[in-house]
Amino acid sequence: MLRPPISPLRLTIVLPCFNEAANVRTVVEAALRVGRDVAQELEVVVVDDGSRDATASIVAELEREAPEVRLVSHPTNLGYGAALRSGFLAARMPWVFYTDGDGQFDLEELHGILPLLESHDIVSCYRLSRRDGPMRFVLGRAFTWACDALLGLDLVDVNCAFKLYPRALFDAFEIRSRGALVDAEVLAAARALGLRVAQPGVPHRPRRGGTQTGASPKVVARAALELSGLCLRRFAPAPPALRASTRTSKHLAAQ
Ligand SMILES: Nc1nc2c(ncn2[C@@H]2O[C@H](COP(=O)(O)OP(=O)(O)O)[C@@H](O)[C@H]2O)c(=O)[nH]1
Ligand SMILES: [Mg+2]
Repeated sequence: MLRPPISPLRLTIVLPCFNEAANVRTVVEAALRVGRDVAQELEVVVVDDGSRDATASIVAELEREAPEVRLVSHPTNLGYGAALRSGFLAARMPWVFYTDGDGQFDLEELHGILPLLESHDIVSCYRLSRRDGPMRFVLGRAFTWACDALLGLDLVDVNCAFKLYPRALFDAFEIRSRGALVDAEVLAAARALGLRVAQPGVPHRPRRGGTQTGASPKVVARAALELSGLCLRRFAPAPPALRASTRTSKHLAAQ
């Protein structure tokens, strides 16, 4: 996979949002401020995942105020993974950074992680101290442990929403997760491609408004189901057509 240049930096910031009317303006304004500072070319893609509040109209207003802002809308709520997938595929810049649209991360931290691209292909942060309660800490640790063990990864905090990817990664494989497994699926694909992942710590802060749904029974059950599906695909033998094409490409390479 071709590594895009980091200077000049051309960057898409993706912000997934579901009912974030209370937070989205502040987060987009922070993304514009920091993004304009660090990148020579910037776009901010806000994915509205079928919100039932004023999220979409606030982003439409922001689109009129700033040329870098672009709204991608799901007509109904499709899930966190689906929201990220839409944002990544809509990205036009060669580097894609994403964080949540709820303001639980400080966009200023982007300054500190960018230098890591000198020696790595991906930055996947971990939360220095989670500010959403001990249950979420335990659940998050258990989920990271399960993903590491089952997918052969070596992650500290798989679902920390502060990550930087090369856009070309999303052309190299197809994201199938529509729920919270999305980060693990992307990082498993990155590992298979031999990409180097840096894992710095970033601060985490409590939600100022809106409602958290990241650990609802529905979200957790969907992630567990998608993890089982991903494991089955990982260990299943390749279909005959794929085995034949692998043989052909090896054969061609030997010629
Ligand atoms: N939970 C959830 N979040 C979504 C969805 N679609 C987009 N999001 C956004 O994903 C981010 C994380 O959601 P949140 O409920 O705060 O999860 P948490 O941070 O893990 O507690 C927020 O910016 C949401 O607005 C969805 O279907 N479910
Ligand atoms: Mg959150």
